[in-house]
Amino acid sequence: MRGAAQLDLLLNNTEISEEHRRIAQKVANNERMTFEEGVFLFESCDLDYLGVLANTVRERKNGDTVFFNRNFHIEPTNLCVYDCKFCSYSRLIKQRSDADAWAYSMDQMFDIVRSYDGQPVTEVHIVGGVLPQYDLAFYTEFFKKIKAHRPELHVKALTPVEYHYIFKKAKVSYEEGMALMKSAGLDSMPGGGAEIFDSEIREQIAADKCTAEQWLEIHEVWHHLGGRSNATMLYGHIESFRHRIDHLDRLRQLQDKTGGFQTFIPLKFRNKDNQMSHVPECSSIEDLRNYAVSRIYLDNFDHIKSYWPMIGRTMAQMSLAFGVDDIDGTVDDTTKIYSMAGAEEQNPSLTTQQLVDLIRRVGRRPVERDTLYNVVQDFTDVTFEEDRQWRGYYELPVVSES
Ligand code: V47
Ligand code: SF4
Repeated sequence: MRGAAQLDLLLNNTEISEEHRRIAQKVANNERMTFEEGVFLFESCDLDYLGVLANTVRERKNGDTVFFNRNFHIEPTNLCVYDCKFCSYSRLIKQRSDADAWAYSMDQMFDIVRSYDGQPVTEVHIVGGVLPQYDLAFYTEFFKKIKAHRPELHVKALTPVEYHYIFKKAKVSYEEGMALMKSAGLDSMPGGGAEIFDSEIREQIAADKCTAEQWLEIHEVWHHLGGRSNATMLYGHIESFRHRIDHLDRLRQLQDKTGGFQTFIPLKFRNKDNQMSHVPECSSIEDLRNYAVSRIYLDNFDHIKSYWPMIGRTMAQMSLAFGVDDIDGTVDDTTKIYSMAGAEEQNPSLTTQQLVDLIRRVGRRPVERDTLYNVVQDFTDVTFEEDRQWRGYYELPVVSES
């Protein structure tokens, strides 16, 4: 394994400081980082050092495997009652460009589901803006319709931001509300809405939606019902490294309690067409450092995901050497929240073959998973026609011995 050999080299390097060696030794011993050590990783460690540590952890947990899934997205609306400063969906932005607005009816959303009939997708990911008409009755009916139509399709839908709003309006507790969603067909929860947990930063960028405590509580309730979920962190704006570690630490604490999180997804702040356009985006080096520290710090999370439509294909490939073992799915072009905010991929669409190639070209093993990380198909030895041509192109000529 590359990670272990790289770590040995690092530990034998006489030029690194005692503190860097002590922390590397902790990774070798599979020991947990403290809060201050997490801050040290961000503040005092270079990309190459972090990469070795993160790759060691990544390979210990997932070997060379890179997971992806076949999913599609439904974004019910791009209008929202909230006003997150970083979001291109927020109501102030929308007032300026009403021509771009949409709010799908139940029938329109169901048509999207039906348009994937016969296609080998395993998951529908539903997330968008928050509006009063998308209430408890709407979503429970919609989930039931999906399940009646295609029972095996995994419904990964809505975040605590929507649930908090919906349950408050319906006057039901989080426990009652999540139980209703579960019996209607909700299978798991995506990781959105977490942003940054620190209250002072949250107040400045996402003041009026659910608090960090409410976000964590809804995930905890869902985990107690037997559900699984993801977690995200919006980074690279006005937060400090300490705020990032605080965020990771709160997730790690809840995971110790419930074990219900599957994947952590760092989301890079993009600054196009939102109220934070004046805030510069962080560098690609910082993105990789952030993946690496997340991988090292979140020792109780099995998976770290990079969201390729947001960071682009090349960066997604690079992230695989910095702790990432999942690159989401063969998403189609309905994912608007990012393209509106300035994502790398304006029309994010990759065929399974392209995704498999992308993973192979950096020497890793592509494995299609379902939402719960059951293996759907191991693509290690599967060759496509185009793939054969690509390999043929790069193959060295065979030199005869005689
Ligand atoms: O919570 C909004 C983010 C999130 C911007 O669980 C922005 O598998 C960057 O959570 N720049 C929603 N990010 C999307 C999400 C997600 C995505 C992919 C996979 C999964 C999963 C979850 O999008 C929001 C917010 O943090 N976001 N605006 C922006 N300008
Ligand atoms: Fe609404 Fe979510 Fe955008 Fe905030 S991030 S304005 S809650 S869609």
